[in-house]
Amino acid sequence: MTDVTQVNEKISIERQGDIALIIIDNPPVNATGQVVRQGLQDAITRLNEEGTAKVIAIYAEGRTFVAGADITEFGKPPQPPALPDVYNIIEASQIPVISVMHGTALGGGFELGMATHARIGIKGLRVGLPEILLGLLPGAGGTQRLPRIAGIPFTLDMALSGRQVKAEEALEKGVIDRLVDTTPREAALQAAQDVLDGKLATRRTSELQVERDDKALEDTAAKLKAKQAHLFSSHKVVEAVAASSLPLTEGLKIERQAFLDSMQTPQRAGLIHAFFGERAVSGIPEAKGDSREINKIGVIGGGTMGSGIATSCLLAGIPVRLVEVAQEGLDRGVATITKNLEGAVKRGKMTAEQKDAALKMLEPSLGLEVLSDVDLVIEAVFEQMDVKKDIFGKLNTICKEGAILASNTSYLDVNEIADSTDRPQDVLGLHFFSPAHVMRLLEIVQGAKTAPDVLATGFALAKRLKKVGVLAQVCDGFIGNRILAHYSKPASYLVLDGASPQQVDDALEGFGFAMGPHKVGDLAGLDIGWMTRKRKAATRDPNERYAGDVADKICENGWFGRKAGQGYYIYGDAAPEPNPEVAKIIDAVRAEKGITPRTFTDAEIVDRYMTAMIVEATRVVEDGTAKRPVDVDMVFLFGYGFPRFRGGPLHYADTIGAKELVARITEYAKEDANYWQVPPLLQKMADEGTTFADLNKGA
Ligand code: T1G
Repeated sequence: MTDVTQVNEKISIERQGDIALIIIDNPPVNATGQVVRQGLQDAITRLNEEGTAKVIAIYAEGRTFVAGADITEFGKPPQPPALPDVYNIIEASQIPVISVMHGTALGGGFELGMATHARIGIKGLRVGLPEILLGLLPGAGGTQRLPRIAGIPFTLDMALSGRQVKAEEALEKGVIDRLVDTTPREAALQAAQDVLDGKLATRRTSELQVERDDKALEDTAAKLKAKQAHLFSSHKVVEAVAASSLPLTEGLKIERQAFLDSMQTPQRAGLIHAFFGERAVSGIPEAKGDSREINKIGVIGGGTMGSGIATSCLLAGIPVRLVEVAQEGLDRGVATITKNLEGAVKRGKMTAEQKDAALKMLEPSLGLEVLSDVDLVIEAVFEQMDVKKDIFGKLNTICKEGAILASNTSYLDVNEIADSTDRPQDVLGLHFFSPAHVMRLLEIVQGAKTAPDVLATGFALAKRLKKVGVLAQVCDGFIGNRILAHYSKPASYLVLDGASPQQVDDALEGFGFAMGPHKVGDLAGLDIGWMTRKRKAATRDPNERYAGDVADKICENGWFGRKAGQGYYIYGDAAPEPNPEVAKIIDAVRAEKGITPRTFTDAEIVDRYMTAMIVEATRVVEDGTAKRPVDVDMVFLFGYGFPRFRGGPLHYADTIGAKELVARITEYAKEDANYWQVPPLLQKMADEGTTFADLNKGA
C-alpha cells in the first residue's frame, strides 16, 4: 500500500511497507535551493521520528539528479538550513539512507550522494565537483567525504579540474556501489529492497578512514602556486582536503570557512557571471523563434577559417560540401580538416572510427554549382568586399529557395554583401574565431533585412556546434574586433611612451590574460594588422595619434611573428625571447617623434588597457551593436582570451565603478583628448550611480 506525503512543494515522501522514498522535484536541474534543503531536512527528521521505515531511498524526478546548490542564491544573504547541516542530518540518520543518482550529479548533488549510506548510479550518470569553475570549492562535505570514499589524489583531481566523471569510472573508484540501467524510481525501490534483504551494504562515510597522502597534497600545492597563483579557491581546495585526515566534524569546519572565504571573492562573482552569461546570450527572443532545418552545409574556402568551420560542422555530425576554386586549395583544405579531426582523436574528443565517419561526410568540390542543394552556405574566403559580393551574387542563383547564405567576414558590411543578392532576408554574418573548431565564440551578425527565422537558425546552429552564439549588429568589426581595434592602440601608445612590449605583455598576463597583446599579434601574424592599417590609411582620423609606427617597421622587415620566426619576440626551440631588433626600432621611433620615454607601473598599464577596452565596449552597448553588456562580456570570454574569473570587460568595469572610470578617462585625456573621451552612457551611469549589471537586468 502506497502513501504519499508532500513535505513541501519540492519534496515528497512515499511509503511502501518498510521502504520510504524521498523524491526531489525541482526543475530544471533539482538545484538545492532553500525549499529543497528545508524539505530534505524535514523528510529525514520526520521519517526518523516516525521510526516505521526500515530504509530510505532518495531519488529525483526529471532529466537529472541534483546538479548542485542553487547558484542564483550565491552572493545573497544565506537562507537556513545550510546544506552541510542538512547532509550531516542525513548521514546521522538511524535509518539507512541510500541515494539513486542519474544525469549529472554535480557539486551539492554529488555531495548529497556521499552523505548517504550507499549510492546507486543510473547508466549515463556523470558525477563532478565543478565548484572550482565558479570560484568556489565543495562546501557541503565533498572535500571531507570523497577522500574517505576514493582517496586524496582522486579528490584533488575532481575538485581542482571540475571534470565530470563517467559512471563506469565512478563505479571503479567505489564512488558508486552499483550501476544499473533502469529508471531512478525502479532503482530506488530495488536497492531499498536489497538493503532489507541484506544484499546491499550500507555504511556512514564518516566511519571510513582517510589514507594520508602528504606528498600528493604538497605536490599539488606547489603546482598551483606555480600555475594558478591568481586563483583563490584552488588553494583553498588543498587546504580543505588536507583537513580530511581530521575527524569529520573538524574537517567540515575548515571546509566551511574556506567556502565562505571563497564566496566573498570577486573571482566567484566573475565566474558566476560567466556561468549565467553563457546562457543569457541565447536567452533572447531573437534566438528563440522558429528556425530552418539544416541537414547539409556548404563551406566556401579551404583556408584556415574555412577548414576550421568545416571541421566544426563535421564534429557536430553535419555533412559538409567544401568548395574551392583550385584543386591545390581543395587538397590543402581537406588535409587541414583531416589534421584537425586527428587532433580531436588525440584529445579524446572523438574515436578514430568517428573520425573516419566524419570524413565520409565531407564532400570536397570545385565550383559553386555543387551548392544548389545545401541548406546553409558559409562563405570564408579572402576578406575583400568585391570578392565576397561576386560570390554572393552567384550563390543568389545557384542556391535553392530557403537556403541561408552566411558570411564569415570579420569586419565587412554584411548589409552590402546581402544587397548583392535579391534575397537579403536569407543573409546573415556567422563570424567564427580561429581555430574555428576550437574557439567557442560565434558572432551572429544580424543584417538590416535578415529574417527572424534566419537569425534563429544561426543560434540553433551555434547550439549544435557547441558554440556560444552572441547577437551582433552590423558595424566595422561587429562587437569583438571593433573593441579590439580600439584598445589595441593604448598597448602601442604605452610602448611609444616608455614601456617595453614585454612589460605590457607581462602586466596583462598578470591580470589574467593567457597571452599579452604583442604575443597574440605574433601568433596571429603581424601582417594582418599591417594590411588593416594600410586598408584604413585613407580614412584614418587625422587627429588620432597613430599607433602603428613600431609595428609597421617590424613588418617592413618581414618579421610577421611566429610564422616568420620573429616579431616582437624571437621564436626558436627555447622560450620566446624579446626581439632586440624591435627595441632598436622603438628607440628610433621615439627619437624620431621626440618622445622622452617614461616608466609605467604594471597597474598603470592594466588600467589604461582595460579602460580603453571598457570605453569602446560601452559605446558598443550604447549604439546597440551589442544587445546588453553581458553580450560583450561573453564575446571576450569566448573569443579573446579574456580571463574568465574577471567575468568580462563590463563585469570588471563594475568592480571599478563608472565614477572612477570617468575620472580616469578625464585624467588620460590631458595627454590625448582625441583618443580618451568619456562615452555619454558612462557619464550618465556615473551621474546616476548605475552599473552595467543594472543594464543587464534592465535589457
Ligand atoms: N543553480 C541554479 N540554476 C542552475 C544550476 C544551478 N546549480 N544549474 C543549471 N541551472 C539552470 C541554468 O541556468 C539554466 O537556466 C537551466 O538550469 C538549464 O541549465 C555546496 C557550492 C547541470 C550540466 O556548477 O553545469 O553545488 O538558462 O542550460 O546544458 O558544494 O547546467 O534555462 O534559465 O546549463 O543541460 C555546482 C551547474 C553548484 C552545475 C545542465 N553545480 N550546471 O546543462 O542545461 S555549486 C554546477 C551545469 C555547489 C556545493 C556547491 C549545467 C548542467 P535557464 P543548462 P544543460
